[in-house]
Amino acid sequence: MHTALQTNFLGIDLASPLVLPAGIMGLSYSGLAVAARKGAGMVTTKSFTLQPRTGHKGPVVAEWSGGILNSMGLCNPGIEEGLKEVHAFREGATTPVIISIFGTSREEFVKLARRTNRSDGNFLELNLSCPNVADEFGTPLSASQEKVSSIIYHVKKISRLPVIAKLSPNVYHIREIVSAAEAAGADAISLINTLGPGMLIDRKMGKPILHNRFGGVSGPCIKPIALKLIYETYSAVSLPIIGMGGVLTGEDAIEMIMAGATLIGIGTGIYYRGIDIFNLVNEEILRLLSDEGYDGIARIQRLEKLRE
Ligand code: RRO
Repeated sequence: MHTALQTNFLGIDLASPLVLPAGIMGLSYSGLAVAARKGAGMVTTKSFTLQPRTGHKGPVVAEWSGGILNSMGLCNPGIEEGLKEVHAFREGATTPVIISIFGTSREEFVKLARRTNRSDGNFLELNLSCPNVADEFGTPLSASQEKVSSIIYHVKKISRLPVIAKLSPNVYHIREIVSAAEAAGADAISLINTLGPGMLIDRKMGKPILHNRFGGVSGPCIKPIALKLIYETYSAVSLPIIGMGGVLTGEDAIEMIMAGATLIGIGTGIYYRGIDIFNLVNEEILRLLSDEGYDGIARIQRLEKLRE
């Protein structure tokens, strides 16, 4: 990988600022491996729960002109099996890994975090923002400053891994939430999780397309919301940000960095451009850097934050 793409995240050197976000291909060792081979600088697992979950009944994914709707329903093999996949991945790759976990309470998050202390992960992501399991568990935890603060504080007390808080776009008070996360000891912020949930209708069948009726919205249509929330987060806290939401191209990635992101997640973009999107966007970033006369991505991260 080109040296101009090298970046540092919480003390760890990455070959590229592009990250495979939670949930996309991180269910298995092979999904993580292919993303790393195809140019992701870091990879994230699916969010693991204490017990395995089969997820929702299909269809769980639907496409529309603005993006994608998903209602996977937190399908995952459970923390024990999940960490075995991470171990298998790390045997064959040096690419750093974020282990994502999902709990329904502070106690569950702490239990999961303790388990990841004995793992091959580099970072721990707390998924506080899944939009698809509100029927089971209620409103996502990241809607509440108090819950965000309490979970992060208690996880940080016991976690060996640096902690990243994955947050929802479905709030009017992102500045207060990220400030609470920072005060509680979070090491980084990751946003945005999918928007909504939303709904699509099959006119011919006269029913919702997703079996679960509702699903999180992702893809190009959410990019402006992501940029705004990353920008607000950047101006509220001094934590590094993994920014994501609708990134398909090198231009999109540079915009995320200018809004305040240190790293950029590409998830739904894989649906549009295939897994080669990581290498393609890396190449596009290099071309844009060279056109603008920058010698590396770090120059934009440090100097080109958006002006008022
Ligand atoms: O599995 C899912 O339905 C899911 C999760 Br955990 C999440 O965090 N975000 C999302 O869009 N889908």
